Amino acid sequence: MNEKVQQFLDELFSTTELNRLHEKYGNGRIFSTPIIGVAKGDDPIFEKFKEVVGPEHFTPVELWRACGQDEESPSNLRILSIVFPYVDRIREESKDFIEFPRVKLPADIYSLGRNYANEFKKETCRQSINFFKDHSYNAVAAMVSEAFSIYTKGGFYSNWSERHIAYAAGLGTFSLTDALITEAGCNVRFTSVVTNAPLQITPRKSDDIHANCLYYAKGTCRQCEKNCPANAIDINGHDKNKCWAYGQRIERKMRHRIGDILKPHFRYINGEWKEQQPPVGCAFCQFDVPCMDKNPMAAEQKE
Ligand code: B12
Ligand code: SF4
Ligand code: SF4
Repeated sequence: MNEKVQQFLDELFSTTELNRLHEKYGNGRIFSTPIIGVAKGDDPIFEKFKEVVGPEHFTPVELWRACGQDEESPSNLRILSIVFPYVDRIREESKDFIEFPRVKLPADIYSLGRNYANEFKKETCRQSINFFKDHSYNAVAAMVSEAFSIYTKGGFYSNWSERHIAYAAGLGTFSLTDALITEAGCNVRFTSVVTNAPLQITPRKSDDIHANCLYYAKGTCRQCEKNCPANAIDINGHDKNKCWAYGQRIERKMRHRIGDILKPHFRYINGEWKEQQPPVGCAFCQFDVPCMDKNPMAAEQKE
């Protein structure tokens, strides 16, 4: 069934208008070919996430129940994680940045792509749920559920961390910036769907949570640290407060540049739906770095 899911997603990514930039920017694709991975519902790693993310982090069966599904054995559940790699054009143009007084702005097409991605990821979840239902199974997705919440008190975290899910599904490992480095690099986004369809598991290649990052693997690189305009990265890792604050500054400036074509955004935060300023984000730590579009440790891991 994994091949059928891959075909269905390939088709969705190539046909939907939601995966396209605004016509002012050429109407090209935002994300290239999706990559999928599958974790098993009773994998003990999901209990570990309650320690390393937060006690609120759902196990798959807890998310299943919170979304109103009938009781199901954890071992029958599968977690499909989907990687959305940005297209080469966005990655290339984003290596150059726009210098404003006191703030460095990402390329317009990155900001647009990042903003439009939210609606596309949600649609991918809805369509994937329908795909499984059409095949007589059930499915749920945190990203389109009111059970999902982000917590901003006591740090930044959520009760369904998409990159921890992708890590569980063998799709990559964490890095000096916290970002997950996949075989298509770290300049990607993620979503996931929990289903009782009998998908085949894709095992993790390493138990080292940092295996794909050059700094952790070999003590080299740190290009992400040099690129970060907020000094949010150093050898101790990633400062989420500094990163968030810089992202807010970029959003204010970008709204003046391209606000007329950004899409609105709603999020369920601390238990309530809130309309948010259209997110555009910052990602200089992901452009012009060896892990932008590949796993830079891939060759050595094969030896
Ligand atoms: C809150 C949030 C933020 C916060 C905090 C980020 C963070 N590090 O958690 C802020 C505002 C700073 C932020 C910024 C950005 N974000 Co953000 N954000 C989220 C959100 C909504 C929740 C993240 C979450 O729950 N984190 C939980 C905490 C605990 O994660 P953590 O600290 O990274 O986890 C560490 C520990 O667990 C540790 N660890 C210690 N022991 C162990 C043991 C084991 C076994 C494991 C597995 C791990 C582990 O390793 C991890 C890495 O250091 C997700 C969406 C989602 N639902 O997942 C997107 C998400 C993480 N963001 C994303 C992106 C792209 C960005 C930005 C580039 C902005 C942008 N342009 O969109 C920046 C980049 C920041 C960065 N360098 O990571 C992507 C990730 C892409 C990637 N390649 O990883 C996500 C997944 C959105 C998506 N759906 O694609 N974000
Ligand atoms: S730029 Fe280098 S040090 Fe930074 S996350 Fe990527 S591989 Fe690791
Ligand atoms: S997203 Fe921007 S501010 Fe945050 S760590 Fe990356 S480069 Fe720094």
